[in-house]
Amino acid sequence: MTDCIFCKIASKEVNARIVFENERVVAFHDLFPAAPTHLLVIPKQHYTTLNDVPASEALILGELMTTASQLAADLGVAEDGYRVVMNCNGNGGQSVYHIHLHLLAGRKLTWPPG
Ligand code: IU
Repeated sequence: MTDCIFCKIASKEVNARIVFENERVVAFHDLFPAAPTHLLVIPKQHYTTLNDVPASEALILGELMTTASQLAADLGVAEDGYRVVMNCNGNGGQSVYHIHLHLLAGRKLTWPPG
C-alpha cells in the first residue's frame, strides 16, 4: 500500500529500529514506547485490520505470535512475562491501519487495559 507508514518501514523507505526480519515479517521498536520493552511485529503484506485477514491466511497471524515469543526469549523477558496485543479499529484503539502485534514487557502491566 503506497501511503502506509508500516509498509514503508517494511520496504525500508522509512527508518525504524528493526530487530528482526524474514521474508514475511518485520519487528521493530515502537517509536513511542509504552513499556521498557515495546516492539511491534508486522507482516510485510498489508492488512488494514485484523478483520481483513481471511482464515485462509491465518498462518501469518501465528507467525506474528511466534516471532513475538522468540523475541521475548531473545530479550530475556519471557520468564518475567510480557503481553502481546493487537488493537482493531476505533474502539480497540488502533491508530495505524496496517496490522501489528505489540510486544510489551519490562514492567508489571495492569489489567484490564484502559
Ligand atoms: P496502535 O495499536 O495502532 O495504536 O499502535 C500503533 C503504534 O505504532 C503505536 O504504539 C505508535 O507509537 C507506533 N508507531 C511507531 O512505532 N512508528 C510510527 O511511525 C507510528 C506509530 I505513525
